[in-house]
Amino acid sequence: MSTTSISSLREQQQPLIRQLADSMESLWQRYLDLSPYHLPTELGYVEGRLEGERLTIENRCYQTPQFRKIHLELAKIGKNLDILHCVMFPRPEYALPILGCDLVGGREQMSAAIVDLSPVNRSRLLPDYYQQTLSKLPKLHFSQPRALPPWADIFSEFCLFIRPVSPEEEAQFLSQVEAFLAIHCTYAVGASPVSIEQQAEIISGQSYYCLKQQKNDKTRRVLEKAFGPEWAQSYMKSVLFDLPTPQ
Ligand code: BLA
Repeated sequence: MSTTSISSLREQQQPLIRQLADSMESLWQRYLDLSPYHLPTELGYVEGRLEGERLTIENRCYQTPQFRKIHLELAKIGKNLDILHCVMFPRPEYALPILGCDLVGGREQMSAAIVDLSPVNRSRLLPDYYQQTLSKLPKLHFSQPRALPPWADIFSEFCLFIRPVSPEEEAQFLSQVEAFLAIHCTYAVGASPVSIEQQAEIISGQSYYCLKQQKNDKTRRVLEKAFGPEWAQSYMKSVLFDLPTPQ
């Protein structure tokens, strides 16, 4: 499948966000067998108003044999706030972590950059392969690490949450996300389906992840101000973090 068409919103995004979106899509194309995942058409491209500024959201979604939904969302609020949101939800037949990434910032300065491979099994530990390969990645230094909010007990010990303060730190963040993605895709394409019992455990782990992410008030507030509380609740529950269902 071709994903080469360049979206109009992407061209206007902050450079790190644009680079990361391009890089993620090219890694997915290189490693995975992508097919389209259809969101309701009215949610592909959405516009609202936030305090007099225009909020634009553009969604791209894919699925693969191993992933139920790979969601890349770009959002822009006025001229000054750009957002990249990405989650790769594995199908419950595969014992795979959830890759999540969020970048929030303006033209001048990014304020939040987070990436994680989050475990969803009962022990809340990543599979050995991830544990081993992630521990071997070069240790990076960022001058402004950020503290996670209370709802964020879903993330792994490898979670990177920072405010990047220079082009060097932005480049390091980008390369860390690329490394996480390459490790994840390499493992995922070789993974075997698990038993029905294990699937039940995975569904409950993924559901816990989604319920916690739905508690992110910073995301909710942005959506509520532009589109109203009902729309925001429904968008968080059905597009950003919808719960998995048994196959
Ligand atoms: C933070 N997310 C934020 C912030 C905003 C958004 C405005 C505050 C920035 C800051 O604290 O500097 C907004 N994020 C959005 C919006 C969307 C979005 C509107 O994705 C989508 C339309 N969030 C995720 C995912 C992760 C995530 C997948 O969507 C992690 C894997 C994390 N975002 C995350 C965290 C914070 C954040 C941990 C900081 C929250 C806090 O400090 O309270």
